[in-house]
Amino acid sequence: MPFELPQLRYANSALEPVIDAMTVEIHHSKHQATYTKNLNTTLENYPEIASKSIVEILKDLSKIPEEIRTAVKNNGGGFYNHALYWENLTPNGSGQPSGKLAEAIDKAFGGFTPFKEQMEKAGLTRFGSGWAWLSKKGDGSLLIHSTANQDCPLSEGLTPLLAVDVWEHAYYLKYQNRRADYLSAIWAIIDWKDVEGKFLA
Ligand code: MN3
Repeated sequence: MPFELPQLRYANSALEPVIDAMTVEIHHSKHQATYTKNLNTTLENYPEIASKSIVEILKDLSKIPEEIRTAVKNNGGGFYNHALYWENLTPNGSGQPSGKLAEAIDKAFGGFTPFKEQMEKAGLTRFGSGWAWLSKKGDGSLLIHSTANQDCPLSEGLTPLLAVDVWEHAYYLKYQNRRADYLSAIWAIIDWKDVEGKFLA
């Protein structure tokens, strides 16, 4: 199997009380695991694609044969977007961005508070299932946006830095229909060192 489900670097319960243990367990070991399995199954007869990295695959979906393109977009996106999401989270949230990332956020959004407001709005206004993102453009500047389903910023020529899953499966057990509460709570568990690392990479 070319693609393996990445292990979490914290316990399922470690993100409580922001995200409950049952949600983390199901989200990782069922939802993300299924995207991973289906990505491998989709690529079974396409060894030349399966040997590429997921970043390379998602960056240019036009190179994927049409008969499997949608399956690769959905399951490859599901595999990769969730990997970013878990990397972005930490039991010991570091509070605020610092260094070059903080400077770029100030420049693009006028400060950390307006940045958070715009991210929450992006997540809240994404109708149905999808993701809110902080991404880096080709010129190095920052962009807040959202995508539908498992669509990945890589496929739009962007580098995703911060991924916030707004599918109901990410928050429903604890927050039910209150997506806004999930979005405002998640700031307490963002790993800004990880986001900054992705920004500087
Ligand atoms: Mn999800």
